[in-house]
Order: sequence, then structure tokens, then C-alpha cells
Amino acid sequence: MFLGCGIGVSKSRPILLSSAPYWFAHPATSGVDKDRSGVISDSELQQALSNGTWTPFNPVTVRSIISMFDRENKGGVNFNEFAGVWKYITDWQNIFRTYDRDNSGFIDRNELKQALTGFGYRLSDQFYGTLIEKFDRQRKGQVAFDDFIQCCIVLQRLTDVFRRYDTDQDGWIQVSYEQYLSMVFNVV
Ligand SMILES: [Ca+2]
Ligand SMILES: [Ca+2]
Repeated sequence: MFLGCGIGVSKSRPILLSSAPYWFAHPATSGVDKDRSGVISDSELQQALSNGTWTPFNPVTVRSIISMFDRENKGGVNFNEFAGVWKYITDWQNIFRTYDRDNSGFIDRNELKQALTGFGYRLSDQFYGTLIEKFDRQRKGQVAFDDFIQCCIVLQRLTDVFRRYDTDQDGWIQVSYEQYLSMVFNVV
């Protein structure tokens, strides 16, 4: 999925263009750290990633991923943290390929259902329609690699917050207005 290394890229699928050990050793020399600051910024990571189409990688997803690994809140990741970013994205790539059963480069509604069911979610068919509608940035009725990651991140965060309140785990919670606002602020 990394671009910019002079190797061809598939039009329809995210392709890993560089071997991991090289990146672990020297993201700078491979061109990700464009300004050679020692920190990979959002825009540098975004430029290094491909969602398998010719559109830019979802900036919201890039921000989510950077913030997960940016321990000092410096607005980017250092080379050590980048190793974690690399593994995280590679893991997602493997998951994406596993569930993109028809190799279309997109996750359709059925594939999304398979994936999320595999992760342990129990959601109605109607809600899968809602998810596709929310995360399908390219308006294709299915989600690309970056939007699939985003969908899973948001769903996971919302579920974690819900679970904190659902102490008896019956799938129902009763919250006050301010509790509700706090729940949402935890995610947005
Ligand atoms: Ca940089
Ligand atoms: Ca597919």
C-alpha cells in the first residue's frame, strides 16, 4: 500500500510496495519523511499510503492512526513509533484482503457483514446499510481500504464507550444528557 518507491501499483487493490525491514530501518531514506524532520506527519503518511484507488487516503483515518501511536502528542510519529504504524496498517491490509472475497478492492455490504461478524459484532442487515452509507466516501455502495479501517475504528470506539455504561451487558443503557455528550466527546 505504500507508494512512491518506484514500483508499480495495482489500480484495484492496496499493494504493499516495500519490504517491511527496510521501512523499519529507515523510513527517511525511503521517502516517507519528506522533510527529513525525523517525524512522520499526517500529510507525509497520507502521501505514503494508497487506498487502492486514485483518491487520497482518508485524512481522518490518517489522523486516527497517527494519534494512536504518537505518544508525546507531537502531531506525528517518530521512526520507532512508525514501526507500530506500519504493523497496524499491514495487519489491516491482511484483514481487508481476507474479507474482500471477490478481490474487488472494495468491501461490499456482505463482505462487511462477514468481517464485523468475524470481529464479534452482532448487527442487523439494516444497520450494515447505515454503515455503508456513512463510510462510503467514494459513493460506490461499498467501502475502500481506508474507509473500512475508519469504519472499524469508529465502531470499536463507540462500542467501548457503550460497554462502559452497559455494566450488566444486556445491550441497553440509560444515560443522562450530559453522560450522552461525554460518550460522544470520547469518540469525536
Ligand atoms: Ca516529517
Ligand atoms: Ca469486494
